[in-house]
Amino acid sequence: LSSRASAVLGALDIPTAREVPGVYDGAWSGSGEVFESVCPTTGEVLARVQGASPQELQAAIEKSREAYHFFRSVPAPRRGEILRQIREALAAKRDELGALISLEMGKIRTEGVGEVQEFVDIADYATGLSRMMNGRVVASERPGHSILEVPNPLGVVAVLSAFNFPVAVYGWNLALSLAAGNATLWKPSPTTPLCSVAVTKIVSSVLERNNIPGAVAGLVVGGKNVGEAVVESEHVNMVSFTGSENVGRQVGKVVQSRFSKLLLELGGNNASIVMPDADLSLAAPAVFFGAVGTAGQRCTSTRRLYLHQDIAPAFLSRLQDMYNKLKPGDPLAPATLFGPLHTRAAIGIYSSAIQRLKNSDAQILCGGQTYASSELPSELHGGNWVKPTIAVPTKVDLASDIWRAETFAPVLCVATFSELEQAIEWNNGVPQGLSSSLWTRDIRNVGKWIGPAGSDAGIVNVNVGTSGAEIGAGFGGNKSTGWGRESGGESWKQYVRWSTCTVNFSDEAPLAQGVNFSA
Ligand code: UN1
Repeated sequence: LSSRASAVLGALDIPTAREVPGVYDGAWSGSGEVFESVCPTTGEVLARVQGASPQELQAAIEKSREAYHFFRSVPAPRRGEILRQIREALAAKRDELGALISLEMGKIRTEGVGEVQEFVDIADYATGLSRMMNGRVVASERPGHSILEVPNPLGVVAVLSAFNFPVAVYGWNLALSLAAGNATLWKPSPTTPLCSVAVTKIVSSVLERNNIPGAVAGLVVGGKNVGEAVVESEHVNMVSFTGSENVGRQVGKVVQSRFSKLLLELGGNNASIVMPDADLSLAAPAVFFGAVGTAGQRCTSTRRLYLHQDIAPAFLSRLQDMYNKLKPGDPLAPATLFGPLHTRAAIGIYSSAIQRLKNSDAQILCGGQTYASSELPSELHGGNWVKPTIAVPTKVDLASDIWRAETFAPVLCVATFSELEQAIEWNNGVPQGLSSSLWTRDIRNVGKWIGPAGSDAGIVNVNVGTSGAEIGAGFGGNKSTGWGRESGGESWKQYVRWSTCTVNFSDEAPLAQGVNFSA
C-alpha cells in the first residue's frame, strides 16, 4: 500500500493485510462476495472488503428486527443522547474520515470533511428532534372524546446509498431513523465499502458503550443481489434508496408491491438561470462550483445553464477563465479543486455524452476530452481523469438526451434566452426535478420563480447555486427524482408509523357523524 493510502487508513484503524469484514450486526463478519476498494485518483487497490453471504444477510435482517424490538422501548430523549454521543465520536474523527472519503470516493478534501460535518449537523438536529417528535391532539366532535395522532417507531429501515455521498446520505437517514426508534440496516455502494466500515465502527462503538444492540445500526456490504434481497425482505419496513432513475424504478416497484414505505432520491438534471440584472461576480463562481465541484458527481450538480442574451458573452468569458485555470490534482492535496471521476466506467459515460454533443454539432467551449497522460503528473496516471466541459448545443431540444439525460460527470450545457418565462419552461421541461437556481436582484423575478408558475424542482434557490444544501430543510426532488424528502423539514415523519387513537373518556358511546344504531 502507498504511504499516501496507509496514512489515511491507519488513522482509522482499518486493517488491510487481509479481507476487511463488511458485515456488522452486533458482531463483524463477511464471507460473501469480495469487493475491491479502488482509489479513483491513482487506480491503487486500497483494500478488499468481504460482503454478506445470503445467510449472513438474512441473519443481519433478523438481528435488526430483534434490535428494533429492544430499541423501540428506549425513550426518545434517551435515543437522542445516543445520537449526541455519535455526533461527538464523528466530530473527533472529522478530518480522518474526511480524508478517507477523499481517498476512496475521489472528492476533494474540504468536501470530504464537509460531508462528515453534514453527518455531525444532522446528528445535532436529530438530538434536538428526539425531544420534539410531537404528535397532535385533535378536537373530537363527540363529548368526552379525544383524538391523538401518535408517532410510533416503524421497524427496520434499510438505507441503500450511492458512491457520491458515501457518508452524509447514510447520516441523514440514520439520525432520523435512530431518533424515531428504529433499527437501520445500511447497504452502501460496493465501490465505497471502506467509508461504510469506518463509519459503522464509530457508530457501533457508541452503541456498545451504551449497551444498545449493535444491530440498531447494521451494515451489509454487497452487490446487486444483496441490494435486491434487502429491498424484497418482508422484514424491512422502509427502504430509503439513493441512486439512478433506472434502479429506483425497480426498487419502487418491489417496495410498492409489498406495501412497505419508500423514500427515493434519484437523478438530478439541475439548471441555473442567470438574468441580466444578476451580480455576475457572485453567479459565475457559483455556477463554476455547481458544475465542476465534486467533478460533477453530485445529484445536485449544475448540468444546464440558461443565460440571458444580454449577459451571455460576458458570463461565458468569466466562466471559461475559471475552467481554463482548473488543474486536475490529488484530491487529498489541500490546493486541489478538481479530482477524478469515481470509476473507470464513468469515463465511458462522460465520453458518450461528449460524442452525443459532437454528433449534434454542439460547440465545445472547454474540455470535451479525457486528459492525455502527458497532461497529468505521473502519480495520477492510474486515475479516472476527464476534462470539465462547457458545450453550447445548437438548440434547446428537450426531447434530446443532451438536455434530458443526467450525465454524472462535469459536462455543462449552455443556451441563451430573452424572457424568464422561456428559461423556466426549459428548466421544467425535463423528467427530473431535484435542484434549480435563479440569479437575479429583481424581486419580481423571484416571485415568478418560487411561485405556482415557477421552478417545479424540489430545491428552488435564488442567488444560491444548485448544490450544497444545508441539513435543516427537507432535501429532495420531484418528478423522476422520486418525490423523496430527507434530512430536515418534515422528513422525520416518514420514519415513524402514525397511530390515530380515538379515546372515549365518557360514560356514553356515541357514533361519529351522529349515526344512530340503537335497536
Ligand atoms: C447528493 O448529491 O446525493 O446539496 C446529495 C448538496 C449536498 C447533498 C447532495 N448537501 O449538494
